[in-house]
Amino acid sequence: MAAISLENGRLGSAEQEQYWSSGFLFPIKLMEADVASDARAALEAVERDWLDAGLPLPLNTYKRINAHVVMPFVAELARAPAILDVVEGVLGPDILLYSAEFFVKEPKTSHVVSMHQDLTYWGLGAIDGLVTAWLALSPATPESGCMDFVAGSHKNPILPHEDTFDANNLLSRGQEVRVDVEEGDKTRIELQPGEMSLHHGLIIHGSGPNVSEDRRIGCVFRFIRPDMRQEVGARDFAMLVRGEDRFGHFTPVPPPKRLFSPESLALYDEIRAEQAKTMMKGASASVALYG
Ligand SMILES: O=C(O)CCC(=O)C(=O)O
Repeated sequence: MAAISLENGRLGSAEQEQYWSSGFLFPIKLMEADVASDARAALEAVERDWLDAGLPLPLNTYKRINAHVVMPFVAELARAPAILDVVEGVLGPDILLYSAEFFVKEPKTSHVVSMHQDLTYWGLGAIDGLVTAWLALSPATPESGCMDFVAGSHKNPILPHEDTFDANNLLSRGQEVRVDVEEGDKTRIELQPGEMSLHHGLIIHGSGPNVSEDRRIGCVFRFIRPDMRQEVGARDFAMLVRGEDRFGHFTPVPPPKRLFSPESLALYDEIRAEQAKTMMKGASASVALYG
């Protein structure tokens, strides 16, 4: 699919209409492939240098959720003007980063993401003020397990989900929306390295296994408007990345100064403890948040 061409790197009214009517937008050419490959190299250097470095939690946990809290290059990427100029077209001028996550599927593995709505367990309600920017650091194709979106499904409320706790599922509870999705209703979100998709927090989406020879790496940013608030947990956290926060609903997260510094690891634990209470509320089994 030809990449969406942006004027001055920003969404025009046609792209905005497409986002609000489908619940997603792709492929947005964000950076040259060699810049994406630098970001991939930064992640792979962390994987090489920190896997057995005695971190308090498995390295995978820090990759899978809130990577921006402990990895400076992730917080920096989230603040890249090229990304925020696009996101501003959905959220407006004031933008918080709620989470940054790597969704990695190793070559020839069976990891999947079941069909779900992101906002189901985040305690933020069924809101329009959250958008996910999924940046491809390697090819995301049907073969490598790219995401599938159900167009228009973001117009639903939060639908009932079932927890599977399946070990092959990359989601916290292995949650699956209790709706039968026909193959023909899925749009395959193919992305080349350096391309990005946007999706609404209520869109029904998932992804299949990676049967390709390469890793499938998505660098995923969840951006929110500052007027959103945590409705289930006692408090929540976010990093101001553009504009102003006139609401103060989220405890501010500073960009980390160096990889896995003691202060950033302590903050990571605090966020994880709070968010786990919200995410695991009502779960039939007790599991650590991406432990
Ligand atoms: O990377 C994937 O396959 C799924 C990611 C996802 O569910 C999300 O970004 O909301």
